Amino acid sequence: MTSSGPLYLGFDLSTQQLKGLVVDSSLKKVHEAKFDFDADSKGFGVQKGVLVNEAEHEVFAPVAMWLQAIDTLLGRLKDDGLDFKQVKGISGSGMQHGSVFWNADAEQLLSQLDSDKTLQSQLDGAFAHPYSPNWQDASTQKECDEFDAILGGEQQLAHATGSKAHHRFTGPQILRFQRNYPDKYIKTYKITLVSSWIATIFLGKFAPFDISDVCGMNLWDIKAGKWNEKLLELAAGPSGVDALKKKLGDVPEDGGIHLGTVSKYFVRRHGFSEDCTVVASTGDNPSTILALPLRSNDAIVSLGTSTTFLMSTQEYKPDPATHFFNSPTTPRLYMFMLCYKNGGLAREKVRDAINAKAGVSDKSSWTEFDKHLLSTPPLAQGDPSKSAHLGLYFPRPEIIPPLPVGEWHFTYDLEANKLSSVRSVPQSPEQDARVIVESQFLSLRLRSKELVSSPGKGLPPQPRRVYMVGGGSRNKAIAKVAGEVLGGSEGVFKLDVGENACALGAAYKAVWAIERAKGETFEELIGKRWREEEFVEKIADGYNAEIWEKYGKVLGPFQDMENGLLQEQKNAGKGEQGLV
Ligand code: XUL
Repeated sequence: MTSSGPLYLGFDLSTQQLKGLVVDSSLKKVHEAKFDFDADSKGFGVQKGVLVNEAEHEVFAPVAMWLQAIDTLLGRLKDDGLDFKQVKGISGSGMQHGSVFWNADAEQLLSQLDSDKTLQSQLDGAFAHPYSPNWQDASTQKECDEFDAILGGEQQLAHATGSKAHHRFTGPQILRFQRNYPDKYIKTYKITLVSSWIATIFLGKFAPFDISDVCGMNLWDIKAGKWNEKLLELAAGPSGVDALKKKLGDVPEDGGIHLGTVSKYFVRRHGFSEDCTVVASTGDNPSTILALPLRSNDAIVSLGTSTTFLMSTQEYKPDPATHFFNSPTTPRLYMFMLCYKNGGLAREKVRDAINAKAGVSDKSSWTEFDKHLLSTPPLAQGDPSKSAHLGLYFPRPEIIPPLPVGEWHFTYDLEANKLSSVRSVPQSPEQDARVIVESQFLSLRLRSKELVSSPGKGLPPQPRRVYMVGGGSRNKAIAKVAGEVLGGSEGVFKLDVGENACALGAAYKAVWAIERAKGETFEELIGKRWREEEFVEKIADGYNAEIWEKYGKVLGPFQDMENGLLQEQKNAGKGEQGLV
């Protein structure tokens, strides 16, 4: 599709793919392309975009593979008809927490790129370490314990940085890197996050962290708006805080900051205009909330490799079980997030078992799963006098709650208020379809209930709208159950480009940063241009008083089930150490 006005390019560098998406000033998507790491990359041997060292619970990605991806993706956008001359702004979304360690040659290599050669062939020598730790990495339990302890406890760390210590967070990762590879750490001239890495490549010089993604490091004091010295001191080790501060750089407050014009390399090689501006890039979750003018009390459920639940809020109410980040665009706004490792993969496991039993030849078909999801009554409760069924399905160690790999089943007798452990649902795997989907949404409801308010007269506190994004947003049966459990007085909606929400959010951020009037917020500008009828589709009714109340009655038992299992782990002496 052609458009003669200015265009804005958003990248999304995620675990399994690099995507590029282009919009015009009216927010209409005009081009997109992707590079799939498993299918398209050459020479890295990755699976699902990453390499794994099981012995140390390490998960990491080769940085050179991302360079290869950029080289190819730009070609694909050109093949899709993109005229790079029209691109006025570039921004990016990067999987959160991942870090890249650059060496002292990097600055020169970046500034002298030869447009006849690929990025991969020229920047291979720019890194102090060839790999970027991935958000799925679980190698830093020892470092997390130190982070949680240093300010007095996980409550205090969450209060200062928005989150308790997490394996994947960049501060604990830097501490481990510094201890494991002291020579490489000394040789590290700059550390970028995945988001600022994208901006750095397009800028041809180091880009700073952005004000939202910096909150995924366990190093940034959100309320004070600066690095926490004690946490830096811990991460920095023997070479000291000042050296680490230099490696990290400054953090501009304005999420729409113009970092500079695109590097000459891209002008010469791909035909970008000399005045194309590179705008701060942010993390994939902050970027997702920019894919629409999210109002307060609206929730986004992102069903990708991980499941995340996102809300925008003016209240900073940090808690060790959740995450708070600065809004990527708007001062005094925060983003609330829940992040689960077991999302799509856990549902796929149940789907596969159902398909295998039914002899379905197309292994990736959701038809049978959806059929059982919708035909099984809520809580797999045959009739109201029978017990409700609750379960937890974790093919990977979970973050919320921190339990190891496992599957657990319980019944809850509502009259006797009795929770009992059982082996499985009565009809496995068919009823598992209902119980697993409910379980994932019950966990979200339980942990977001203090943040939602009544969306209208006489309605109990719940989201006004639930927006589904990510690969799983294609599934309308899952959306129906999401609405039944979470509510959503106006319904459950899917974004037109729901599977590319992060790239779309990045492109919208570029539109806002370049075209905003003085003082105009992201929400104001995007709100004015947003065309609801074109961009979203209502895919489920949402709130249904009777069913929603029914789920309300099992929230307490659901929490008791989790707490009981956590206690069992503790008694068995496993603690979090044994979880990874
Ligand atoms: C968030 C998190 C994941 C990644 C996925 O804390 O770790 O959602 O951002 O790319």
